[in-house]
Amino acid sequence: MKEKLQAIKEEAMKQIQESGTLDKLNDVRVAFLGKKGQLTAVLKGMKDVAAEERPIIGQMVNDTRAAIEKAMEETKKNLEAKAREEQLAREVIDVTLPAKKINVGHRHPNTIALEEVERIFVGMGYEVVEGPEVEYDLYNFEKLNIPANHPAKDEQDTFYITKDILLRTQTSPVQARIMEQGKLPIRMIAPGRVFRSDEVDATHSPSFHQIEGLVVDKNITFADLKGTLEQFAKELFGPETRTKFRPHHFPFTEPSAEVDVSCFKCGGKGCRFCKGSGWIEILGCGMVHPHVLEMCGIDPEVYTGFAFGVGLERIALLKYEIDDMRLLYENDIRFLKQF
Ligand code: 2NM
Repeated sequence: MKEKLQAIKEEAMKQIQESGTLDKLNDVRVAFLGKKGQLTAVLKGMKDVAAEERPIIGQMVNDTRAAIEKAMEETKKNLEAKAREEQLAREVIDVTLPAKKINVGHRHPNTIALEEVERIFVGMGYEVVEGPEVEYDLYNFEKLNIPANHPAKDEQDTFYITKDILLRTQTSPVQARIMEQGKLPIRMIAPGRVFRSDEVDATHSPSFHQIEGLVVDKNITFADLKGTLEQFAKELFGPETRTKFRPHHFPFTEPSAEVDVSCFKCGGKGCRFCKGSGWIEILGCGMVHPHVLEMCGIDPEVYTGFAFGVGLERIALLKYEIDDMRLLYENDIRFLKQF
């Protein structure tokens, strides 16, 4: 019996030493000290031991158990310390690594240009007004003196929702709505998205942005129109900028004009930027047609007005010397960040 206990102890010690992990150590505990373990089996065999030997053998079993338990406890401590060290090594944080860059957003060049134009006109006492992108034919065309059968109303040029409802082709319907409200005088700009059935190329897109302006009051003349747009051009392109008004035709204004500004690259001498002419076309304008005032409920015998329209993308492309409109719609952050 003594030899057997000695053998169990030696085997247990060997297995404890070789266990290597907490799981395996637990297996060893079960194999020796568990309910069906080897030492427990010896204890169960005590009934076959002669009565006078029992206390001695019993003491020996207890000593063996204590020795195995002590070895287990020590090994367990060592294994736990080792596991903890390994975990710490795995989870180490290198505080010297460079931090992740925080990407701050950037205003779109269209937005920068819009805010600039808004700043100029708000400074002259204009209100900024927005309106619906889906419009009635009545406001987009009819009230602006563009009657049925006008070429601008061609299905080739306009996105129709129904016969009477369409994606607005200009922002002037916003102004027709304001005129109709009858609160005079009016000094407003209407910026926003417009839609025309154009193929995409370097200078066209089926969806772009316009800023249209409108002033209606007593005694408004073409001189007011010229002075206002000259001031606008100087603030937008620099104080040296000159303007040129060329006669033109728009259905909603009479007389009408297109406005060129002296090239802000060469000062008007002629360069690649202005294609040698010294001038760059930037907007259309005119005195609001009396018939438009009338259709919007304003008496043209009492009130006169001027209006103008600029393409926002055109301003952004010019101001930031971008040569392809498509770049404005791709939202490539490397492009957008430059402005
Ligand atoms: C332009 C050119 C000329 C214009 C006219 C009106 C309204 F509503 F008063 F009739 N708003 N905008 C206008 C005039 C727009 O864009 C090139």
